[in-house]
Amino acid sequence: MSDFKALSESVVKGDIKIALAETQSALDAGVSVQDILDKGLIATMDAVGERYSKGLIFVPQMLRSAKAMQECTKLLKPFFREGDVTSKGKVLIGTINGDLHDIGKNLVAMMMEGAGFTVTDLGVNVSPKNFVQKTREIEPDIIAMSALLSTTMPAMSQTIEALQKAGLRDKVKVMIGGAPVTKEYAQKIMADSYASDAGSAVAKAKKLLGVP
Ligand code: B1M
Repeated sequence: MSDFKALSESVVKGDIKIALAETQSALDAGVSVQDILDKGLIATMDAVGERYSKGLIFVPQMLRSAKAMQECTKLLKPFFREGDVTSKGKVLIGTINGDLHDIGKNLVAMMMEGAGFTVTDLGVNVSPKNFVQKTREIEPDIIAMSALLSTTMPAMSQTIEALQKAGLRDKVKVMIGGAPVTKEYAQKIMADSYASDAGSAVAKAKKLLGVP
């Protein structure tokens, strides 16, 4: 497979059957999982986002592409495993309040699991209260928050404040990420770490906990 044209077109159209077949044929052809993700799937979603920004497509089309991408990432999940690993720590992950984007968050969760973390996924639109409740319940080592909208980013800071009020902030590391999130923003809201993509989220999580 020399390029990802057919995969990309099928994701744009939201044709799950062809998207899965193209992902499988890329795997069979020995294309790296990283390339399938970055050059095939994520690049396509960026293009979908640009088309949406330009008013060329609307939310339903964006959603169809998102569904196709989600199915393809499920096919890639077994390849995220780093070998036989005992739990490196507990991660509580969720997309923050008001935000329904979960593809990136799911990728981070899958890669963390593959790397040996025990992951509890709260899903999307997770309120600060929910993060606090679940933190009390499962005592995670890391809380990982994802945001895709600049308008929902403040919920990250609100969640950190809620953890502080609940007396839990110093018991857990907080990591944030998502397209509009920056290292500077992480510093500003006093998160412990920021990661720009799912791969570096795993590396940063290991670093935070001092595990190999
Ligand atoms: Co939305 N959307 N969307 N959308 N959407 C964006 C984000 C947008 C950039 C599109 C655009 O205008 N160009 C824009 C946001 C603008 C902004 O605020 N900066 C936007 C908008 C405006 C909206 C709505 C407001 C549209 C509307 O209704 N008028 C609406 C909001 C709904 C809501 O959340 N309340 C909306 C809705 C949707 C859909 C539901 C249709 C769908 C999401 C479906 C789903 O997720 N299940 C959708 C989609 C698909 C997109 C785009 C096209 C693709 C997002 C995606 O999945 N990318 C997106 C455009 C874009 O991103 N280029 C867009 C692939 C994914 C792998 O990347 O999530 O960035 P990403 O994850 C990356 C990194 O960010 C990082 O790792 C991943 C890569 O390895 N990462 C982390 C993510 N979380 C991390 C956490 C970490 C560490 C790293 O640590 C904890």
